[in-house]
Amino acid sequence: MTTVSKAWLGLGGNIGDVPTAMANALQRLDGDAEITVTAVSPIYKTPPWGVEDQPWFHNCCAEVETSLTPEQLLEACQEAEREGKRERIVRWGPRTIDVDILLFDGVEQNEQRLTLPHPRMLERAFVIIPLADIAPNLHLKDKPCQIWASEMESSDLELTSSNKHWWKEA
Ligand code: GSY
Repeated sequence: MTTVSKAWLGLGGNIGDVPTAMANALQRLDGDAEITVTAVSPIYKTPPWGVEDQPWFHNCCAEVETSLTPEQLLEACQEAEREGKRERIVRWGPRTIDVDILLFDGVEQNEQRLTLPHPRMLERAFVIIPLADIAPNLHLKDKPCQIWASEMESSDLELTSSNKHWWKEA
């Protein structure tokens, strides 16, 4: 019997046409026979975290169902990044597109290639706010995602559109 897992992804970038790059990445993942994209948040424009002297980012989150292992899903995400011609010269600096695995069911692991849950996700409004749009009741540590979101400073995040299907239309 095939095991189907749920995973949540964080997507973002700040070079070029990021909404189109994110849509292409999601379409590519959804086109994989072993991945179904089941929900996608709206896109937010977000101030840069880390290196602050760089353009604002576009960010969104997606929920997928997959029969892949976490490492295989990581490989598929990296392939989708490569397809989006990902360029990242400076750590925490500008990039065309990142596709990160935030959570993979209840898996907890600390491997060089992939740490789950994503180690810095709870500190980042650009992850938690869009994640709460698609998974408000998802438990993160001791409380649901929507509570994390409500406790987070998010006044500088700008919702670009509420169209749920933007990623299929781009
Ligand atoms: O993987 C995170 C890339 N990144 C981002 C991002 O996606 N959004 C914002 N707002 N700042 C960021 N800094 C880095 S690094």
